[in-house]
Amino acid sequence: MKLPQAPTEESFPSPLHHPRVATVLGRWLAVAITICFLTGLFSHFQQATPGWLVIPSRPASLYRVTQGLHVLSGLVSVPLLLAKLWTVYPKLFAKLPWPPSRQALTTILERASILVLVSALALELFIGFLNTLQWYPWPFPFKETHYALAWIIIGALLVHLAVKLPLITAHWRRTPADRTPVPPPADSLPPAITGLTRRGLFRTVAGASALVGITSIGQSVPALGPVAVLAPRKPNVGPQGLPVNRTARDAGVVAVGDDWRLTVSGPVQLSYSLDELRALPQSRSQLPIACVEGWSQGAHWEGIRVRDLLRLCGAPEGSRLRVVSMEKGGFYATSELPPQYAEDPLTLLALRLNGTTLDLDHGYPTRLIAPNRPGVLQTKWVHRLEVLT
Ligand SMILES: Nc1nc2c(c(=O)[nH]1)N[C@H]1C(S)=C(S)[C@@H](COP(=O)(O)O)O[C@H]1N2
Ligand SMILES: [Mo]
Repeated sequence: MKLPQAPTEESFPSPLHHPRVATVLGRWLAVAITICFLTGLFSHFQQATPGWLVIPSRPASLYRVTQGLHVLSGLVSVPLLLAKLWTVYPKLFAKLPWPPSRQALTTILERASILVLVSALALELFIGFLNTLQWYPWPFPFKETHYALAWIIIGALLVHLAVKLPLITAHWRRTPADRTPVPPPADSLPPAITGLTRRGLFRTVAGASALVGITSIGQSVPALGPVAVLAPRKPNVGPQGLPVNRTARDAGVVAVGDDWRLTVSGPVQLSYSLDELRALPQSRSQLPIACVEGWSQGAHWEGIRVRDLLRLCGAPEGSRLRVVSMEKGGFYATSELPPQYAEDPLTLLALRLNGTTLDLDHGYPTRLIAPNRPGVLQTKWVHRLEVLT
C-alpha cells in the first residue's frame, strides 16, 4: 500500500506563496505595527512617565488621536497578519538542511525568531483586542504584559528583517517575472484556488483591512459611529452624551452626602463644600475623554481651574499635584498631575458636563479633566488634592 506523502514546500506552487507577495504584505504589516508600537509607547509613557521625559499638555487632543490610531492599527494588523501567515505557511514544510551544518544552524535560529515573533504578535493582538472589550480574563497585569510583549515583538521583528533583508530587497520592486507569473503545473491545485491573482489577493486583504478599520474607527470618530459595528463603545451613548467606563456602583461610590467636602492640602489647608466650590470663579473647557481602550468623545466641561486652586492654597508654580478619589483602592483611585498639566488653563476640577451637573457615573460631585491625557488619569469622584512639591 502506498502511504500518502508528507507535503513539502514544493507542494504549494501557487504564485500567492511567492516572496514578492510576502514582501508586499510584510510592508503593510510593518506600517501598521510601527504606528501601533509608537502610539503604544506614547500611551505607556503617559501612564508611567520616566524621569527624563516631560510630556506637554498640548495639543489638547493629541492623546485622543494617538490612542485612536493605536487601537485602529492594532485591529487592522489582524487581517494583515493572517494574510501574511497564509502566504508563508508552506515554509513550515521546508526541509531542514541535513546533516547539520552552519547553514542548518542559521535556519534553526531564523525559525526560532519567527516562532517568537508570530506567537508574541498573535498574543499581543489578542489581549489588546480583548482589552478594547474591557475584558481582562487573565491573571497577569495587562499593561505591563502588553508593554513587555511589544519589546519582544520589536526585537524579533528586527532579527526577522535582518535575516530576510536579501529577500526583501530582491522583491521590494515588482520584477518583470512578477508581471507574468509562471502558471502552476496543471495537476497541482484546482483552478478555483490558483484562480486568485496576486492583485486579487492584495485587493482582498486591503479590502478586509479597510472594512475592519471603518467598522471600528467610529468609537473615536463620532461621524462614523453608525457603521461602527465592531466598536464596543459608541462615543455618544451614555449619560450626558458620554460613555462610562466604570460606573459609580462598580467603583463602590454609592452616595454623596451633604457633608461632602473637597480638601486641598498645600502650604495652606483648604476645605470647600460643594456650594462653596460652585461660588468660586468657574471656567469652561472643551476636552475629550480618550480611553486607553480606544473610544473617545469630546465634551464641554465647567468647573474650577486647577491652577486657581493651587494659587489659593499657596502652592508655588511648578508644583506636582496628587488627585485623590473617594473610590477606595484600585488603579484609578489616584492620579498625579505633572506641573505643566496642573498649570494648563484648560485643566479643571469639573462640576458640570455638557451643560448640566456632573452625573454620578461621570464623577459627581467633581472630577479631573485635563488636556492630552489618557482617560484612566481623568480621576472621577475627587475629594482631595495634595500638593506634592
Ligand atoms: N476614580 C476613578 N476615576 C476614573 C475611573 C475609575 O474607574 N475610577 N475610570 C477612568 C477611565 S478608564 C476613563 S476612560 C474615564 C472615563 O470617564 P467617564 O466614565 O466620565 O466617561 O474615567 C477615568 N476615571
Ligand atoms: Mo479608560
